[in-house]
Amino acid sequence: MEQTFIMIKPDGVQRGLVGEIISRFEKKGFYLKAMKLITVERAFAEKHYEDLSSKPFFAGLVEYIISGPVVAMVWEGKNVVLTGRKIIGATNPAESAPGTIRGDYAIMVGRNIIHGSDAVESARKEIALWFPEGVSEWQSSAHSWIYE
Ligand code: DAT
Ligand code: MG
Repeated sequence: MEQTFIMIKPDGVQRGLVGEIISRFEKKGFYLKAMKLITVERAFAEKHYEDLSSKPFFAGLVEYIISGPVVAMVWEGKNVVLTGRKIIGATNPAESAPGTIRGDYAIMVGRNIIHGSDAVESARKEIALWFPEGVSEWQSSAHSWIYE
């Protein structure tokens, strides 16, 4: 089954949105396979966002990500990468639909509270970067109630 990397950014942690965000992925039927609260160093944040290093907002983005603890997670399920992006909503909260996490809880693109991998390949890279120790192998006893 597919896995994705989801990170609640420092503003999501500071604003007390951790439980609400986790709840949305849990209630959907996705499985939590790894999770940690961690404050990352500058070089690590630069590595995570290396594809955006030429963007004018890169420096500010890195400052934001290292400004406090984040909650790093791995979620698993059928099509979890694409569906996770839909649950999160558009990058700019001004364009995120109501009902999405960013649409419901954020206003500015530079304070959009959550990250989600944009493709299966980037998810694989991000999970390896954030969880070099590996993820849990547990299986949900609700599986046959979620999948036919
Ligand atoms: P996403 O987080 O939706 O995958 P992205 O990978 O294009 O979006 O950009 C990563 C983060 O960078 C994004 O969540 C917020 C910030 N960002 C993107 N575009 C921006 C912009 N035009 N101005 C300021 N910050 C931006
Ligand atoms: Mg992205």
